[in-house]
Amino acid sequence: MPTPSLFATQALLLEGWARDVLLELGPDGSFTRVTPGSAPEDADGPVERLAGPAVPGMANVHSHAFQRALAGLTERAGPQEDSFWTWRDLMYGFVRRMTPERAEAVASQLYIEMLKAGYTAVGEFHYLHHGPDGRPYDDPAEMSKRVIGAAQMAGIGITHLPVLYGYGDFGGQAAGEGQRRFLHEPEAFLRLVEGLIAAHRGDTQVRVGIAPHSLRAVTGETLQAAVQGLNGLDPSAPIHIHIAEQQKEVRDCIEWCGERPVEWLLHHAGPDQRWCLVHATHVTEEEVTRLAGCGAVAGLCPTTEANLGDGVFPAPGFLAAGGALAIGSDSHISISPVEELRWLEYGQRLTLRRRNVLSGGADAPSVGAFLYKRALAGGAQALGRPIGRLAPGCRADLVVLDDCLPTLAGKSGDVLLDAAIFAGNRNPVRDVMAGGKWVVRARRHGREEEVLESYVRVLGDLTDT
Ligand code: NGQ
Ligand code: ZN
Repeated sequence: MPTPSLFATQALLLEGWARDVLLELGPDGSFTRVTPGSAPEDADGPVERLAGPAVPGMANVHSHAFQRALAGLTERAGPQEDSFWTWRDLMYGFVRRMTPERAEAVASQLYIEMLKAGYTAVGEFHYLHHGPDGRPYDDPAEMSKRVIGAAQMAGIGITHLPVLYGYGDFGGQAAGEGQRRFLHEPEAFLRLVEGLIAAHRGDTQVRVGIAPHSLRAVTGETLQAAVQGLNGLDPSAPIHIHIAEQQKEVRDCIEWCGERPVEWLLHHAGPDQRWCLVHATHVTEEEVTRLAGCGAVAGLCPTTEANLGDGVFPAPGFLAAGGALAIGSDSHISISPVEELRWLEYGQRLTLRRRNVLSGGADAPSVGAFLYKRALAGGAQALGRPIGRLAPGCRADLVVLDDCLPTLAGKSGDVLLDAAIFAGNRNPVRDVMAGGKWVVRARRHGREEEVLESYVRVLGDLTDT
């Protein structure tokens, strides 16, 4: 049976909004032809009329899936002043109870929620590798397989990024007990990566890259070994790293090597288009310019960065210098591209005391459209998959907006995105297709009840005292 074509009365294409768009799909789940100004009858076979305006599905470039189960449990003032570092201690405590089965149940729930919110691809920055005593599972890829399996079950595209984690702080300091489930020598790490790459070669919904955790968790040598090893396996695979998220981290880095984290990375690792620098919050003007110029993506996670008290990324200078950005939900206190993009802009408004900061200027004044399109492009780049566009050769990842919502009704074009991102609190996503398959229909995912049931059970086990 031929794959039905789709017909949208309004769709966001690379050139901008188009009317009466016929979207034809191939059996591999990619678009084969996208034709504005068509009629449904122009299709060769069956056609499905979309229930509302269509936009490309969003990429979520930074996820630690297991942390979804911790969301909401760390919002209580502790005996000392709370910080990123006190949160991290709570997170390490929580990690102790995570088993492969539980991790899969949590990731399954998370990925369904992502799809329902309009994320059709995820970058999973995966560092929970080993058993509670730090020993690898019988299959060292056990945890990776659970997380990838959850993505496949849910139907979300995944760029799986096994994390290289070797040390506790700058300069190769020994890792602490709370970090032992994360640790690898570069050799064992590369074996894991090699196995995963081999297992997913030719898989259009799964890509594998790497993530040196941070400059606190690798040394110059182990970072280089990981990147070189990856180059031998897949020279275009994505490389993600946490960087310059906290001011203490910047101070410690300067103390260690005399350079700031982004500065050090630019000097010693040669980041380019394959790289995604996650957070990159604390950067000087010079770092901003050089970071933008190197072609790497800034992976911004505004809700988590707010929740953890990180700071605000200097986005205007970075964008003015031609920088690429993407969004991630990171610790998953929020699973909503709307909220990430809204807070990306609001962080700027609050610090600069201005309005409409991130836009394409007089030619492209819509803040909503600017943010959405930039995050699509940067997201596709960071995840190393053909996504983010309703265009031939790209994965058929598409979101149908619910224009029955009062905030969207009667609107068209860029104003739809302005309203979806800045007006109202209801999820604007009605239907979602990922890799050519409908995964959310009329706001429902086909597996949501059973997945929620096991998630709730697992949450009980995880929080049982
Ligand atoms: C993480 N999360 O690996 O989950 C980190 C915290 C760290 C964020 N940076 C731990 N948001 O950076 O050491
Ligand atoms: Zn992170």
